Amino acid sequence: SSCQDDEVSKAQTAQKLNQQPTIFSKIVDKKIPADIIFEDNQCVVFRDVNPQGPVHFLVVPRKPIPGLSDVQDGDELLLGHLLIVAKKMAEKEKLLDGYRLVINNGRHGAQSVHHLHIHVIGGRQMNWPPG
Ligand code: D5M
Repeated sequence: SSCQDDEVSKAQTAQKLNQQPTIFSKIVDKKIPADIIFEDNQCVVFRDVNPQGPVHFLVVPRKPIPGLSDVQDGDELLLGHLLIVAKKMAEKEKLLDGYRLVINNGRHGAQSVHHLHIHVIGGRQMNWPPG
């Protein structure tokens, strides 16, 4: 039933929440270093250690939401803010010819760190479809 599905989904979220703090929470809390290029009261932006292009940074909310599938209606302003920061940082990184945003979610999305993050990749021609 949809009620059971809801329970399964809640259990999965709880399991993911139990994996906190993730490596990204530790970066946000300055417990481990990262190449931070911007931060404000809602998010931290740092360079990806495994860059997929000449420019590759991550926009990470301070709030430890495990993934996009865990966001709630109340996160609307935060999610909008993350996109605005992504756009402004892409300009600051001089990605004048464009760039790509990616949110990997869950197993099929190949998400590896269960703390919501937006990838911003640029500085080269992207292809479609993604792998
Ligand atoms: O990808 C998670 C991304 O996070 C992946 O591109 C590597 C990057 N990563 C992992 N650890 C670090 C640290 N410590 N600093 C910077 N970047 C990191 P996803 O598949 O979207 O979960």
